[in-house]
Amino acid sequence: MTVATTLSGALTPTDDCEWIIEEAGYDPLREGSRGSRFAISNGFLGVRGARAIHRGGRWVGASRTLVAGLFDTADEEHAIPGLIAAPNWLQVRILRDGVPLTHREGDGKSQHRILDLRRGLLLTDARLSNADVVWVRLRSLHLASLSHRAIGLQLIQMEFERGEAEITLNASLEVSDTSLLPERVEQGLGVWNTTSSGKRLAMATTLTLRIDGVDIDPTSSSPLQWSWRWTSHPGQVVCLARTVAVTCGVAGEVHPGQDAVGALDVARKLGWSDVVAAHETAWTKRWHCSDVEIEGDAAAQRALRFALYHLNGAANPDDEHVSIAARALTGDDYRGHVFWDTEIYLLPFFTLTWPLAARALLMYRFHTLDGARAKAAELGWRGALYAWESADTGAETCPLHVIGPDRKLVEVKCGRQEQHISADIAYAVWQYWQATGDDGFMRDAGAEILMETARFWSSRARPEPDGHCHVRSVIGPDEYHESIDDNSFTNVMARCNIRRALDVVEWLRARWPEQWGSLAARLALSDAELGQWRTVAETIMTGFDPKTGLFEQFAGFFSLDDVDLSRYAGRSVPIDVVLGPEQTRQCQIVKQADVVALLALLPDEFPGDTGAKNFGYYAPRCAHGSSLSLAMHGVVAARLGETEAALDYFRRTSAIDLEDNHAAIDGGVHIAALGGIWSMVVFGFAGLALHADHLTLNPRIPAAWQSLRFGLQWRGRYLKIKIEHATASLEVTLDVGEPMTLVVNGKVFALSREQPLWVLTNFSSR
Ligand code: IFM
Repeated sequence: MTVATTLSGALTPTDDCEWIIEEAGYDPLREGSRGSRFAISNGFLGVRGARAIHRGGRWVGASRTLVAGLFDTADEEHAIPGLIAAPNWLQVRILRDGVPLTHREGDGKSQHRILDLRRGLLLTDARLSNADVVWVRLRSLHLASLSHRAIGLQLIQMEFERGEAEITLNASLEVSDTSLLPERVEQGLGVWNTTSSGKRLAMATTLTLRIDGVDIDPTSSSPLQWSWRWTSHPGQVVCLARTVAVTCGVAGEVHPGQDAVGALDVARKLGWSDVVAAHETAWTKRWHCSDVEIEGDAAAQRALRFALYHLNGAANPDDEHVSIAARALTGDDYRGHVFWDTEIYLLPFFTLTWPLAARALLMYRFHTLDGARAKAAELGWRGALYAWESADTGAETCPLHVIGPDRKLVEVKCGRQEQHISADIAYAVWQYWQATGDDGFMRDAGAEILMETARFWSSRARPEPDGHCHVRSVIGPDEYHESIDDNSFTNVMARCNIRRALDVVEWLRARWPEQWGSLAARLALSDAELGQWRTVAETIMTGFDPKTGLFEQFAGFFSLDDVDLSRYAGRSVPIDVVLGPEQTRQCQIVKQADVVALLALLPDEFPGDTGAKNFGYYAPRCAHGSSLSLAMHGVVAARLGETEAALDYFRRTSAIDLEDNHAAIDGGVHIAALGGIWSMVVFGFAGLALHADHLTLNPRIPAAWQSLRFGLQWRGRYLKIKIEHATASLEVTLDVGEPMTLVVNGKVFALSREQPLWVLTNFSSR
């Protein structure tokens, strides 16, 4: 891949529509969703994709910047922390004789917003004018550097096409969030403190303006504002380059001002073209490790690249104290809180394409263990119950009430009852370890997460006279049904959590006896307690009926009213809005994959044809009231050989953020659904399954896909996989690492660097 070195080169998008998301025109009603879709992010800095110019004399680039971990609590009475907006570092205003330049009335089409997925940046291209006296073509570039995460870059090029006039360009850095209180403001540097969370944020910035190749000093400036004035003429080219360095930390522990100035210095020495070059090189590396190529279906290819773009931009392998929020750093929905979305929908992607990022995300859960211990203790249990919604400390941040669609106050019970989160985190810890062989992580951090979550479940599941342990009054993934008993997803995941913890006890005892000794002593883990864990795992109620082969989603689910959801096809609002929450509760209507999610995550729990039976039962009863749902169904449908149905789930998941038919995209992209897009391809169509000492593949790709290619990292190896329709073949090459075993459609093969694998396979779908 080539790297742009001239400004025109930098402003020119990749010439390949499969790497480009482009929209023209302006529609104020769609501006919110575009802000999310066109957001740029590097896992530390996220900037919403506002358009380059506003009519009516507002600022150019009135965008919103979010910084990972910059939480504050606005209101002490209902103290729910949320991410706050960092100062807007992109503000620019261009005026002729004091009147702003805007795009011409009716000329919306000349405005283009282009997300260059390959290069990881946002470009705009628009024509502005003022009373028809001055015409300008304005092109811009914004990036959040993937190579130097503290750095943001803005480039603006104006080519004057008509008119001689006095032009003023104002650039500034504007604080919009009242939570930020100034500590220090000096030329090109601001340091702020948050009102209540004890965070400090610094931004250092440098700007240059060049007219026809000559740098021009500002006509005036104050600490965070710069102004230039000049006379334009046709053919004149004016370039603004602004670099910002952002740092953030806990007051008293960091010197963000100093760090920001240091980071800015590095970027200044590089110059904007090398900042762009280093950023593009970092993106090239990410694409090398994570790209998925589909031949024969351009829409699917674009959807995948869009998903991979946002996934790669969401993580920061260098920060173990932040995780990825439900909307990543692309919007304010859920206030930047972290859910099970990260471990179940995102971790597989990171574990298999970017293990360092996966590790940092799991370390966030390690560092927030104390919050999880406190929550368990507060509710009367032992061990660690992770926050359903987590911010920076691990304390529960789920609101107790929200306003419902009918504007009435609705109680939110998820913070207390949606407890499967602890088992989900344990699942991700195990999966990461199994896929990477990172023993150091398991020994020093993962084991403690597994022990404390297993301890939670062993205190939470109570033995009852029927000989089973029961977990009463929970919410499963299907949030339409609250205060239910023995949710099969929760209980089977909990059992898996306990069993994997016991496996790790054996492993530690054998391999790291000293570390086991000190961990057991620190957590006061006795053999008697481990014995009790075993009993809980053996007796926990799962809801599985061997006679029917069905899991009952929770105790009493099968006695609820059975509703034919197809009667409500075409509805434009969620089913609980159509029926009302009370009636929905009385029905076998599932909000999102629940038993189906269990089938996707733990297929071995579904012997023989019970996977197909459960999918056949639950899929028609699912209302997909959450963006997380369709992808889980897609994974399972693809694995069951229902390839074209799986493709339909894939397309519907892709539409959530790419098409404006989903009500809630204004608040940020649905990063879990985007992770699900990758999972559908890798775990679904390619049929990948991870095992302790080998991988299995059972590929079946949709008829429209000529081929599918992707790469994987597994236990220090890098594998490339190609599935081709015309030859009905699977090709696997091992680029890096030791020989290994692959099982394809049940047959065992040896794979080494010298000996790639090429096998005929059967793609027949149902
Ligand atoms: O975690 C999800 C939950 O499963 C459904 N509601 C939205 C949350 C955040 O994405």
